[in-house]
Formats: sequence, C-alpha cells, structure tokens
Amino acid sequence: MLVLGALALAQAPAPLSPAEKERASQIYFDRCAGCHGVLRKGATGPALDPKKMAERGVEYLKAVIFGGLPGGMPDWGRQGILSEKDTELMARFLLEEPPTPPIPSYEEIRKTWKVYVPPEKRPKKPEHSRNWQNFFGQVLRDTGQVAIIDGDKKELVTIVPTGFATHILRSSATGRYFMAIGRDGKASLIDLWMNPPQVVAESKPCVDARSIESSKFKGFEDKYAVVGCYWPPTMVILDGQTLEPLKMVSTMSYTKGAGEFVQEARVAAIVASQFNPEWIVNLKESGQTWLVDYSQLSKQGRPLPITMIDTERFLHDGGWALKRYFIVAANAVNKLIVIDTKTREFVAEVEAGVRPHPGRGSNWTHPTYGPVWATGNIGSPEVTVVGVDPEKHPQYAWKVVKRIQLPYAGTLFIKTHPNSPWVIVDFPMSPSPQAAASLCAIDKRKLEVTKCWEVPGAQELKARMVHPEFNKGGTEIWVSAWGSKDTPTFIVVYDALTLKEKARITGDWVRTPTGKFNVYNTAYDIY
Ligand code: DHE
Repeated sequence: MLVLGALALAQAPAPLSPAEKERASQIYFDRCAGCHGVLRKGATGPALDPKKMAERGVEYLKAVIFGGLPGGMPDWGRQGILSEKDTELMARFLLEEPPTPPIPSYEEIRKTWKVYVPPEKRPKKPEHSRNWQNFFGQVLRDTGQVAIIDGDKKELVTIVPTGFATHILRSSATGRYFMAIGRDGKASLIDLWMNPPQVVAESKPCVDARSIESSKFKGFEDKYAVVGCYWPPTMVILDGQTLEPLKMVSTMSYTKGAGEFVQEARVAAIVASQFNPEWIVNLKESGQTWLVDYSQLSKQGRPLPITMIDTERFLHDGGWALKRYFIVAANAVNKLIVIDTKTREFVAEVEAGVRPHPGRGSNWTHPTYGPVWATGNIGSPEVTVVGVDPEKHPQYAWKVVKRIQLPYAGTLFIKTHPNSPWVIVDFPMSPSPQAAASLCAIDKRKLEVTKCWEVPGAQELKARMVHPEFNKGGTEIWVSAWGSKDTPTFIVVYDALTLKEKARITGDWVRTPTGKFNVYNTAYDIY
C-alpha cells in the first residue's frame, strides 16, 4: 500500500502555482465555463468532477482539450486558440477543485453604471438619412466591439466598444437601440439615431452573462431591460433608457423533479412577451422557466411577481413560433420545450436531434403541415421541423413533421425570412474545416437540402462560417467568416433567391465576426 501510494504521489502532477491558477481560471472562464459551468457541474458539456478527471489522467485530458470530441467539444489546440503549454495547464487545472468566483455587491455593480448621453440629450429623430432599420449590428467577438453596418450600402457606419466577447445584440421594442451583452456581463446601449451611432449608457451587472432583452409590452416599450447572468446566477433588471441597475434577483433554485439545490442556476435565453408585461426567463441548470411581471416595478415597494414553471433542465437558446409560443432547447437532454405566452403555460416537450441549437430557429408555412418552426442540432446532421399551430393544424402541433438530413453535424444557427424560399444552415461546430467553411440551403416546401457549398476563401483564413441573417427586405443573406483575431476575414452577402454571392464586406476591422443582427428583423422577431 505504502509503495502504491508513493507511486501515485510520484505520478500526480504538481499543484498549480498561484500564477498558473490565475491564468487557468481566465482561460476556463473564456473558453470552458459556458458549457461546463463555473463550478464545473456540467450543462451543455458534461460535469468535470476533479476526482473523475484524475481517473482519466492528464494525458487523456490534454488530448481532448487539444483535439476536441465529436458532439460539440471544440478542438482548442488544433484551432490555434490554446498552445500545448496551455492545454497541459488546463488539464492540470481540471484535477483541482474549482475556485468559486467572487460575487459583486449591489454597490459594486452600481459603480459600473455610466450614462454617456442622458435621454434628454439624445436626438428626437434620426440625425442621419441612412435607413437605420436595415442596419446590421455585427459582433466583433475578440476585439470587444460591435460594428454598425449600413445594410443598404453595405458600408461600415461606425464601430463601438462593448463588453469582452460580446455575445448577442437585441433590439429595443422600437428598434432604435441595440442592447449588447458581453461575456463579461457588460451591457451597452447603442443609439442608432445618433450620427454616428454611439454607446449612450452601460453597466456591468454581472461577471459572466449571455442574454439581454428589453420590455416590449404596449405602454412599456423600452422602459426596462433585463440581463441574464451566468455568474453570479442572477437576473438583473435595468432602466431601459439608462441601464441603471434597479433590481437583482438570485436564480439559485431547486431542479425539476429531483429537487436538487443548484447554486449555479444560470440564466439562458430571455424573451419579452407581447401578450403580457413580462419576460420569459429560462434557468439552465434548474430547468425552470420564469414569467417575470415587470408592470409594477416603478411603484415603490410593490412586488415583482414571478411565475415559476418547471420545464426541463439545461435550457439554452430559443425563439418564437407564431410570435406566441416560445420554443427553447433543453440541449443536453435533446429536447425542445414549448411555452404558450398567451395562456402562460407549458404546453409541450418535443424530441429534437442531438444537442438542439436553434439560435432563434426559423418559421415558415408549409403546404401540408401549416406553420412550422425548425432548429439545427450541434450533435446530429439534422434540421428538426416541428408543427406549431394547434388551432388550425392540431394533428401536427408539437410533433416533429420532418427530420431533414444534412451532410454534416455541427450546426449552430439556421435562419429564414418570409420572402426567401430557403432556410440557410451553418456548421461552425463541425471538426472538419471544410464543413465548417460550408453552408446549406433547405427548400422550405420540399423540406430537403437543395444545395450545399463551401464558401471560397474561408478555409484559407481558417474561418468557420457562422450565423446567417437576412436583411430587412429578405432579399439578402449575410454570413460571417469567424477566424482568428490576428487576421481580418469577411462577411459574405448572398442573393436570397438565387443564392449567388452578391458582395463581400471586408477590411482590417473585420476580425472575429460572429453574430450579426438586422435591426428590423430582430426588433420584430422575423426569422
Ligand atoms: Fe451563444 C445565443 C449561451 C457559445 C454566439 N448563446 C445564446 C443564448 C445563450 C447562449 C444562453 C441565448 C440568448 C438569448 O436569446 O437571450 N453560447 C452560450 C453558451 O453558454 C456557449 C455554449 C458557451 C460559451 O462559453 O459562451 C455559447 N455562442 C457561443 C459561441 O461560441 C458563439 C458562436 C460565438 C460567441 O460569441 O462565443 C455564440 N450565441 C451566439 C449568438 C447567439 C447566441 C450569435 C444569438 C443567436 C440569435 O440569432 O439570436
């Protein structure tokens, strides 16, 4: 026993020095926490329990971190994002207990709040003659910026600083403002009426976040905003015009069914209801969907009513069907959850492919099945099409009407527009560089893939094509070539009928373009 113990001790890697721990914690936050959780309890990716990691051993962990795994684990080494030294550091980091990140106080959060242009000093009408409703907000992920691009002229209007690795943009109810949320929890309010558009307010209500939304119900347009935090697990309500933090609500909760207490119950997708003054807030690890009524916030001492619905664990992203049903992916259990925001009820659970990832999904009307909504899947080569009209097509409602086969897995986003016959599909999570540089077009009537093509020049730039988005009129599809920060790439624009390349937007500023959001389509939920 003594000999074996000594042997194990000899093989155990040295504990991390404080400097190594700091570097590993930063890399873990940037690259790993989103899927595996800050406390490593698992969500989109599996739990990383230090004891189990020790059983697997440093060499095995290094191979996985460097080379990835089918089903979604990125090949951080092969992509050139982690060096061999960092790969080894991360493998050793996983053998140690996870550090708990600090939880900022309300006072600390309030100190991050800045108003650069107060509401009364903002223009009363657009200061420029550009068609701002056809602006695109293009996230430049690793530069911590958002580029505002004129969709009519395909020219850069301006670049504004936002949070670190900005994740998404959402339009305010009127479309005038873009709200950006950084992975570091910084929320930025961008006024598109200013010449040039500018960040007019910001605050940083958390240290790790992925979602932001405004209040959209009649009478409350742009009055409030809400940020969904990954860490600390909270939902923070802000003033919609100034981003002043107003109210913080902890989302730590018990899981559906098992009743297990989850400290890291992170806030995933949030959308604003059109039927009621409320947000639909999805808690990832505990599997609850909260309906948060913001109508009484302005009255001192009045309640913030929250209706908690048990739905499914590992809720992630989702979008509207018929602008009434919110469909959210419970990605680690391969399910889609449907909430009726009119009746305020859970209505169905649908079996998707492997790790469904809708972004916001795609809506269209099929001649046989009526209105349908579809999602791509990270882990299986499939677009899952679901009937969504219980009133006029009850036989298909909440049933998978078609599983459209794709040539590759690894889809993150699909997108369509009522004026286009196509649903466009990307494959950025595919381990094959050729697949990641490719796109496919699905015929909305035939429900089959008509065309797939590799985007010329993408592979040479080691870029993955990501996040299709239509222009306001639905005549163009824009897709970003997501490469490394060191090399500029491009945004390609296709004709939405012929699928022929129309233009390429490029320049030294086009670095790590990921999500892009058309003002009109984002404000009015057209996808
Ligand atoms: Fe996202 C949406 C979380 C990785 C780009 N992403 C979302 C949403 C969540 C989420 C909860 C829904 C927000 C909403 O609607 O309110 N994303 C996460 C993660 O936890 C994950 C898996 C890992 C991480 O560490 O962040 C992750 N996401 C990515 C990426 O790697 C992408 C491609 C680039 C990036 O920024 O890191 C990416 N996510 C996006 C985009 C959307 C999104 C572009 C919005 C899609 C839309 O059309 O609405």
